[in-house]
Amino acid sequence: NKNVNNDYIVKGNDEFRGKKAAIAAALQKDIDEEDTNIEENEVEHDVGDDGLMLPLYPRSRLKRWQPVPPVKPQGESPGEMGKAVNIPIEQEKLMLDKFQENQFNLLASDMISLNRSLTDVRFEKCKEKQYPELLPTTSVVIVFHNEAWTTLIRTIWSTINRSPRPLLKEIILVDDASEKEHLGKKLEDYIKTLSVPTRLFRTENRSGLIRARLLGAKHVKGDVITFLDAHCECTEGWLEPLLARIVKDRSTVVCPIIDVISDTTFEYIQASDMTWGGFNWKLNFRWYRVPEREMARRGGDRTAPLRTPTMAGGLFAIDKDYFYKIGSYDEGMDIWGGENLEMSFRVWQCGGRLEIVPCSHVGHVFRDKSPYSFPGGVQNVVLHNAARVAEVWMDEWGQFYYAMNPGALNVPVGDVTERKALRDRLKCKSFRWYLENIYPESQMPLDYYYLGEIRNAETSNCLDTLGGKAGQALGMGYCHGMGGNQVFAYTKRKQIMSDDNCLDAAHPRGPIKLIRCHGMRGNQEWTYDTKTRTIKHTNTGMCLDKPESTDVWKPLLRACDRSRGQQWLMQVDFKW
Ligand code: UD2
Ligand code: MN
Repeated sequence: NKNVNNDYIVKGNDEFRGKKAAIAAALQKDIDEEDTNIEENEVEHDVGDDGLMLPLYPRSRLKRWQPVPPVKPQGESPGEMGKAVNIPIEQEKLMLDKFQENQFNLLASDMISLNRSLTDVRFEKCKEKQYPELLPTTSVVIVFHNEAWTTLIRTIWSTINRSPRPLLKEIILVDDASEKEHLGKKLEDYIKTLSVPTRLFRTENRSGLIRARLLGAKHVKGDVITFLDAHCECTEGWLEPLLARIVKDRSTVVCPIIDVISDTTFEYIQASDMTWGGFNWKLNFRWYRVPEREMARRGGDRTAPLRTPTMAGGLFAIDKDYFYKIGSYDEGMDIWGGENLEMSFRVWQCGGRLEIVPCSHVGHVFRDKSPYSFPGGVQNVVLHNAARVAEVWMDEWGQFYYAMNPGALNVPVGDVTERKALRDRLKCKSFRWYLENIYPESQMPLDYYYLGEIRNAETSNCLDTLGGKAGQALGMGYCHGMGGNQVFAYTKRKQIMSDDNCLDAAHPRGPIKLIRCHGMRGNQEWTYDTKTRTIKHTNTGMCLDKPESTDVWKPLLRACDRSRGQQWLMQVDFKW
């Protein structure tokens, strides 16, 4: 069905997922300032410490290390110091052709040295930090399917060039059934020449990144597993701050700041340290602005580790024993997607910690589209993976996911009994605990009376966000029963929410807008009366009414008159 989740066609097509979003996050544009002010769930914040305690590493396993000198720029070579590469006009056609294959500018990547220099993007204070003299070793695991040669090899070289040698046990490559010539014998020969032990494993059949990482992890000899995507560049001093967190507490899972390597010019663009990971009702990962409370917890120190509700997924380090204790990955997940939220919820709910370490920076080529195939279909794969997250970890909040994506109800989730058993065995906390303690800024309301479509009694049409951005007017449309833009929650705080936004009326005659929920009642407070079925706006005392005519699809406020156009159907359950 073309209408169902058609915004999943470009893998999860979340606006904050792709390149533009990443750049916006990097430059801290378009990420609404209001994000800081959301006080949806007001509760005490207490991070449980009763995790799966692992003993500290024995001293004999730790290694003495020295900081690595910077990689020197190589003369006039393009892209040095992370600069943009511009393709001469006469090669533009070639560039565009080559773009298709990887969904990034391969021509540019191919022009850049495999050892290119980068600027030191760290805060001054990071450069002065003293990390423990003894740190655990790590194996860097890189999985790939049909990755381009230069991006893959540059990932490897940037790891070798910028990691203290005693700490880098080995590099583990996992080829997930690639079909490219250069990833065959050529790669096998090439890795033999490297100064760091590098092993290559291949999946027999296309397994997807989750099972490919599990295969790589099985062979890890280091004490810590560090995962990277196959199109990354590690920067100066990236590794020590990550390992320094793990050596202190082995149940800490740490991510670097993920900088942006432009998919068009390969420019290295520094990302903001003021964003962290969240997710929306569709269970897409999203970047949001770090709230004031987390800044305060860190005493305003922007170099201090940041407790993030979720991680992007590709770039992180985790103690090897902890990785297995906490349940590695869900093997029932295919190809791409969902595993990052699954691991984030699991780590927090089961007593671990998830952090972004702002002194560690690694670049990543963010793409707008996936270059590779999704056996089984993108929608099925992404819906299936996310449904497993909802089923196992989210308790009743999984309903938000199904309400947004009714199509997910028709996709088999597969067997989740083992994952649920894991959750029991580890005595993991509830999703409510997670929302209250780790992510009170989440747009999933703690308490709500209703979740679903809001249908007008007279016209039988439904309220519809029309997919607009924050600030746009609320619309209406034929009730399609396909979730998405017609899903609203009526919350205990008397908000009518759609994902990030709330119905907001600033003027009795003005439009009703979708505005970022502020949780402070005001223009966003509405009272639903189950008898009269009216939705009354508290501030104006007026009632939500059907649109003026059938040409205008905008509901409005009118003096309450008990007409059918002011009646709205919701199965509200005032359970409190
Ligand atoms: C992000 C993560 C990615 C993963 C994904 C959700 C970052 C920077 N990247 O997507 O690591 O968590 O969200 O699932 O946080 N691959 C395979 N087999 C496959 C498909 C992909 O080996 O069937 C490889 C791929 O070549 C790449 C890695 O997995 O090296 C991640 O894939 P991606 O780069 O397409 O994912 P991305 O960055 O959009
Ligand atoms: Mn990637």
